[in-house]
Amino acid sequence: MLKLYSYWRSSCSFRVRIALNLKGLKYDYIPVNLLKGEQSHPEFLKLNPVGFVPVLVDGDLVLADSLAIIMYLDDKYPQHPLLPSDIHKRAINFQATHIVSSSIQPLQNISFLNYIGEKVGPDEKLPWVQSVLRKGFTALEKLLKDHTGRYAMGDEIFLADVFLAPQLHAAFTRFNIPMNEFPIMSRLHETYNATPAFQEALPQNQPDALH
Ligand SMILES: N[C@@H](CCC(=O)N[C@@H](CS)C(=O)NCC(=O)O)C(=O)O
Repeated sequence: MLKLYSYWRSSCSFRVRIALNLKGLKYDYIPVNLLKGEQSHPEFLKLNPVGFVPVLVDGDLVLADSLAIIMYLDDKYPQHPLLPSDIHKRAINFQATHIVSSSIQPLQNISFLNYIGEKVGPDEKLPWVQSVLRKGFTALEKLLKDHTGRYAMGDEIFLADVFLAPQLHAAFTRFNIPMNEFPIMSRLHETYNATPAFQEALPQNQPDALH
């Protein structure tokens, strides 16, 4: 049985949960409470020395980093491929994925926001996150406008969707970005909320969720 170390509100864990659901894979959910600092416990650091969730354990293989995990799952479980065969579409998928995973999420990570809160001031955290989200979403709207269908890259679900959905959820439900500012992002957010593999992966549907 696959084991996923996850935190309900972690957008990186949310990505992996979506991929596991799309592939129809069952897994053991092991909660790591980021607010209690469990990501820095020695036992967890043995799994991921960087001290971040998610971590996937598959037999002897311990994998950290959501993109590495999702690409591994895509290689091992070919059902519902996450990359299109068209190389241009693959490249745009990677570009959208990396806008989320490199140009947005690391700049709103808990440890980074705690640092801003301490060194700059607690009131500076939200405006900072909102500015990062607006910059990233402006780029994504431009990038995807000629590609979207029901989903980000047409009418099928691909890697870009797996990364976008958690970021949109965080932006619209936690960081108060008005949905009308980003029409494509808003439409995709609503579509994801109505798609079972994404719904089941939502933070509030996880065993460690605090309501
Ligand atoms: N590139 C990594 C980033 C992982 C990451 O930043 N995880 C966050 C949750 S989304 C975390 O564990 N944060 C804990 C902390 O900042 O201390 C991935 O995609 O898995």
